[in-house]
Amino acid sequence: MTDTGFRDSIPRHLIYALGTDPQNATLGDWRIALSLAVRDRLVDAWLASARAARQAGAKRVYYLSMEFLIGRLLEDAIINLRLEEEVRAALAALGLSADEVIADEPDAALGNGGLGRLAACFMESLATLGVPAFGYGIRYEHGLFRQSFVEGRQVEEPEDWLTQVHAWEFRRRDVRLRLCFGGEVVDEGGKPVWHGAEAVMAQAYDTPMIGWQGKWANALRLWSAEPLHGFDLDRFNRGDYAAAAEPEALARTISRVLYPDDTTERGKELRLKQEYFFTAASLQDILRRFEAEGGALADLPKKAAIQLNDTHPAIAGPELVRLLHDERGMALDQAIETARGCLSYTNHTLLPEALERWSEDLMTRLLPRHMQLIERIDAAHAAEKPDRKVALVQEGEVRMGELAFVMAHKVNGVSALHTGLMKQTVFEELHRLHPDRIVNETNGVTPRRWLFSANPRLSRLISGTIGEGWVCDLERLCELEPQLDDAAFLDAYAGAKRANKADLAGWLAAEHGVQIDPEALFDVQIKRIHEYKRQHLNILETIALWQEIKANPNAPWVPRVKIFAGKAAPGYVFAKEIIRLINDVAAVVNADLETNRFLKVVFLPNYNVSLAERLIPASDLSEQISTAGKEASGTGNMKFALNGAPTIGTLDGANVEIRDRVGEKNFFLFGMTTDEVVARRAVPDHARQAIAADKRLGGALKAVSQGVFSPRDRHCYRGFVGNLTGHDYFLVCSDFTAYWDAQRRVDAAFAEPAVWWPMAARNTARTGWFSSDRTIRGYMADIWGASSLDPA
Ligand code: CRA
Repeated sequence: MTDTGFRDSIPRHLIYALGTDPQNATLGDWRIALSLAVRDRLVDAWLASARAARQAGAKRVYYLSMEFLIGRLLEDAIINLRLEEEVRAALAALGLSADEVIADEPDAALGNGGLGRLAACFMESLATLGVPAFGYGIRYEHGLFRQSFVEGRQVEEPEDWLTQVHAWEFRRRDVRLRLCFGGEVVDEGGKPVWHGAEAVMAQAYDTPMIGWQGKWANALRLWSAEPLHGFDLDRFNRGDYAAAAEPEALARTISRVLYPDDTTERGKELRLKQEYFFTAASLQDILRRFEAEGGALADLPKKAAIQLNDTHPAIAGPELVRLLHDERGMALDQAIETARGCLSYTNHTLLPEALERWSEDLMTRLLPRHMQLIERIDAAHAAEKPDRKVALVQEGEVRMGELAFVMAHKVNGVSALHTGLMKQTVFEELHRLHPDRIVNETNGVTPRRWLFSANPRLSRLISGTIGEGWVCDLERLCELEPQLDDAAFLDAYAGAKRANKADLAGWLAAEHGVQIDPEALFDVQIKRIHEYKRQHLNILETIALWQEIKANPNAPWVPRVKIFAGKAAPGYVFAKEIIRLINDVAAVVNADLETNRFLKVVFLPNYNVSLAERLIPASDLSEQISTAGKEASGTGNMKFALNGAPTIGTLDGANVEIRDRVGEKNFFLFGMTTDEVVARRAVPDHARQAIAADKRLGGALKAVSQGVFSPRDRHCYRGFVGNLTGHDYFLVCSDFTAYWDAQRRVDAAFAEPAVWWPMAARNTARTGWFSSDRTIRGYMADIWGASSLDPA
């Protein structure tokens, strides 16, 4: 396509696509016009990629995920297409600031946390590596709720990103597939035939995912639920307007909202419907493509690698068997084998409450044929492994984790520790029966977004030192190693961090009215709020520190700003208590004139991808303090380390591998190991013992329970304190002393620039392995058998 440059194309889209007069255009109008202009530049590469994959008859990777936390797309596209300068200049000529236009884009928050963001990083890496792939998910009308605080409490409001024009997507008029729910299975001439009772249409919307340097792009195909027929004209003509609209409303409910559950599962029929809806639509689409390209069905595994992102799409097993056996006449055993050849499953958590189970009743009611097939799959498994004890249906429940395992040729964990624990705990028996099935693929993050785009100052320093090759070959960051003793390099490194911190301080003052000292240590914990992540351990240490500063205000304290952000699932009462406590502590501590030179607490509302991009480059310390054995991997931990914030953390998830790489001197380790956690829990009264042994912890808990932070309602935290002094399942009390000591080691190191900056810079130089490019290469080799159609 010929283009006369952005100076022309931006106003052209504004006028001819949006019908807006430049004189009246709002920032949002300009942003959409710019997005369309940028989109024009990637469509050719996108179509060419799809064409190349078709022509090569390439194996496609299909990533099925209930969540894609993609955040903003405009800046990502500009950067990957290397259009930064051109766009900046064109906007300036139009009298617009590129930063403001980019910041106007709402985040696409189609995910809860790490799992969804991982899927987004994977899409970017797949495109960068030139792997023919599709992401398949749901086009939620409302993404993750918007969070605000009222008197310190979390308030949720619906998110409505789609009320604005979504400039990136293409509605595929020709990709509209019919799906059924409910009904019954009838024997027709010895053949079971499913007659569904309720039908909906899955309408495809494609968003291009462009890789580094714009050489390759894949589609993220999101399904929107629509009614079979527009509305009931008969009823409408009879004046029954509400009834006429009902089928439409019912159908649309399926893709209306993202479940705001992070790691807890709620047995909701709608959730199962969502899972079946997008999985079944995706599989139909995959088979359609395979059949259009020709080839015998038995060869499907050679052409399609279907990755199940956690158990949410686990119904893919029986559904693919149904499509092959019931609908295409393949023998049942062969259908199971063929499906298994295509499918693989990633487990993202060991938390028992998050391993999905559906009641047999619900499954039978909603998906009667699938219930039968699950039993057939189970019987086939039992025949293959006669000593197997794990059944797929137990105590009236269908176990989706086991179903996904049995129907997958490979099952992976997301860090070395997590994969090991999978083998020893939740999948112990299945692992014994299928010892080659479980593999590890440690998570990674895309360096394009999490370093190059989010941290331009550090990126310029790196590129100026070792060239730009690191952006798509992150392990080259190790070439910085020789510079780590060089005073000029370390000065520049510290300078970049200081400037990022000053930016953040300015933004906090302007947007949130919070004053912080940019020279203070920025200590940051940003992630979903969950007891296992232990934000309450952090706030208790904050309280203890505040008390200690008060008792000794003239000591040489290292100034600190404790920054928190994160959302709690709306139904998770204890997590919401943690949020309120942090806000209450912030109010008291920040107002304390005796101590607030040294200590401030900030809880930023509405954590999302964009906020993470702002905070991480400005952070000094990364809080990764989960109870050992609970955080499957973490990916925030990798982003912080890459951006030069050393970790204070436990031996959990990928922390272990980060520490192995950055070196133990450059990581503030504390706390019990997984085995110690198990042993400690068995000690009666472990929490009380820990409290008795540490007067700081006792003092902090006492202040909370006496209402020091809740003068309006002095007893409101009694339950909270009771939980910690009582069973304290996540061992906050037992790890407190070690955490406190580690924090004091952090103070000492931060106070010594000659110690701190080499440590921070080592974190950058040694974490190149945590690129999602490396992770994707691992999946390609160990699981998918897919190859890159090298875009170079
Ligand atoms: N909550 C894990 O808890 C992990 C991500 C991505 C999680 C994280 O430790 O980094 O997945 N698990 O692998 C999850 O969502 C359903 O389980 C997460 O994001």
